[in-house]
Order: sequence, then structure tokens, then C-alpha cells
Amino acid sequence: MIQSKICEILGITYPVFQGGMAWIADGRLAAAVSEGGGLGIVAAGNAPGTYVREQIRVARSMTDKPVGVNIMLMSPFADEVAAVAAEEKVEAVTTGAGNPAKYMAAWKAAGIKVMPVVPSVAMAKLMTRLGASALIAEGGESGGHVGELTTMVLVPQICDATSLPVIAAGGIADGRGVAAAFMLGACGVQMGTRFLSASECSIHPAYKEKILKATDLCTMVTGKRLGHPVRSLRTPFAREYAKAEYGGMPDDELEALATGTLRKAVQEGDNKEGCFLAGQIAAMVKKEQPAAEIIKEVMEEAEPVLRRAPSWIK
Ligand code: TUI
Repeated sequence: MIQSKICEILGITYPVFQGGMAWIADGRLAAAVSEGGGLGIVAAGNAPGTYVREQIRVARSMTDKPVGVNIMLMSPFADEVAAVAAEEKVEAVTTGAGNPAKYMAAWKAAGIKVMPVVPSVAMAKLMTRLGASALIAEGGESGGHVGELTTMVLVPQICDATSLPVIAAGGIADGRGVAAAFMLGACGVQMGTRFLSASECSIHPAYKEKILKATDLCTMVTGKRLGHPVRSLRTPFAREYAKAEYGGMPDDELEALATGTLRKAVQEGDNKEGCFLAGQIAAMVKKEQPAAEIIKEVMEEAEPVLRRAPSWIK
């Protein structure tokens, strides 16, 4: 079985994190991933502290294994959610969409392992100095809010910039992706899109169906003009948003057009007004299966690839 230092640091069996997908990664999904030997992560997204506390407790009621919380730093509730994570003493906090510097001391004092998403070398160096336990290098192949660099380019540069363990994210959904991430210097992976197909993932059936039917060119990035690029499925809504974005719609109207669209996708499967966040790897997600099976399968696929040189090299 492939293990690495991130397994020791967190007390997990497999070096696999589940991405902190807003509106999607609830206590039930996080518990299923943690029970399966990975790190399940409750996503705070834009939700208030009460919701996050409740979901942490749901996860705790379903597993004794370590559980994490993802804090989306652009959330108006980031401060209160940061406090909830410390109060509930989750084993790990991951952060996204910003700089978590002001929270690091409090989380560390609560004994929490802090693992920020770093989209650049500068941010990796800063987070290393501030005492992060590991770094997540997430390339722009991922779903949701994306940085500039691809996983292939970002991961080795982050590995060179830090002595901390690096978790690769973005575009990883099978054993080959895991093996490639390790070859780039990572010692773990984070998957989001692959877990959308988990049996324990409570998204609307229409959302799951869209992921299972996705093809290679099925995602697009919108929102660059307002500074928050987001990757989602190329649906009628995403096309309409892109048209408005490049057609000169005023900023406030553009913001309003996006408001509530993720909820509409996750809870209602609304094809017209929903924003279905998904990574470029969606096309390789083939079937619904339990989270534990996903983790075991990708790690078993990765093992022979990593243990010997590819057979197509002479
Ligand atoms: O955060 C994510 N993915 C997300 S957040 C999200 S909710 C949202 N909805 C609409 C607009 C924006 C967000 C949906 N998906 N992934 C991790 C990630 N973090 N990707 C990129 C970054 C990042 C970007 C800048 C991390 C740090 C950062 O620092 C900038 C700075 O210096 O403050």
C-alpha cells in the first residue's frame, strides 16, 4: 500500500484528501471519505458558523477518524468559521481563495494541522514561514475558483519552494493522476470532482448525471473580469454568463447574475440557472460508487504505475 508522511502527520491510511467543495462537502461526505481512510473535509463555503459546526458534528457522529474543515477565505463568515474550526478541534483545516495568515496562530494553538491552498511560489514560502503543516498545490484544471497555473507546472515548483509535504490537486481522478502527482514530488492528492460521484455525495441527481455524462471539453472558466475565475460545466447558464461578461454588463449586475447559482445546481439540479462547478477531469468520472471504494481504487491503480517504470519506455 502506498503511504507517505502526510499519512503519519494526520493519522490517515491513504494520502487522499477530499476537496472542500462549497454546498457539496457536508458532514456525510466527509465522514465517508475519512471512514474510507482518506481525509474527509467539511466545506464552509459561504455558510455561517452554525452550519459548519453542525456538519462537523454530523461527521464526528459517523466516524472516529480525523476530519478537516475547508475555509473559503472570501466568505463573509470566514472569521466565525475559523473560530468554529478551533472550538470544535478538527484535526485539519484547509483554506482556499485567499491568505489565511491572520488565523494561523489560533489554529496552531488549538492543535490543528493547517494546510492552505497555495496558487504560487510566493504564497508557499509565506505559509511555510507561518507554520503550515503541509501545502496544497491546486492547479487550474480543478473545479471552482482557479489560479493561473496548471497542476503540472505548479506542483514541482511548490515542492522546490518548501520542505513541507505537498498535496497535489486539480485534474486528478484516477491512479495515473495519483502516480503523476507523486512523480512531480507530491506526497498526497486532493480530489474534488471524482468525489462528486460518491454514493454519499448528496448533490442533486441531475448534477451527478451531468458529471457522469461529461466529455473532455465540457468545462469552461468564467468570472475572470471580476477577478474570481471559476471553472464549471459548460451549461446554458455558463454560456450566458460568459456572454454577459464579455458583452460589457456592469460589474454589479454580473455579480447578481452569479449569486445563488451554485445552490441552484447542488440542490435543484437547475440546468438553466445553476452553476455546476466541476474540474476538467469530469470526463473521466465514470460511475457512482462509495467514497471508500473510490479511494481504494485510485490508490490500487497508482501502485503498479509507481512501483515500476512504464512498460512503454524502452
Ligand atoms: O478555493 C478554491 N475553490 C473554490 S472557492 C469557491 S467559492 C467561490 N465562489 C465564487 C467566487 C470565488 C469563490 C469555489 N471553488 N480552491 C482553492 C484555491 N485557492 N484556488 C486558488 C486559491 C487561492 C487564490 C489566491 C489561494 C490563495 C490566494 O491568495 C491570494 C492572496 O494573496 O491573498
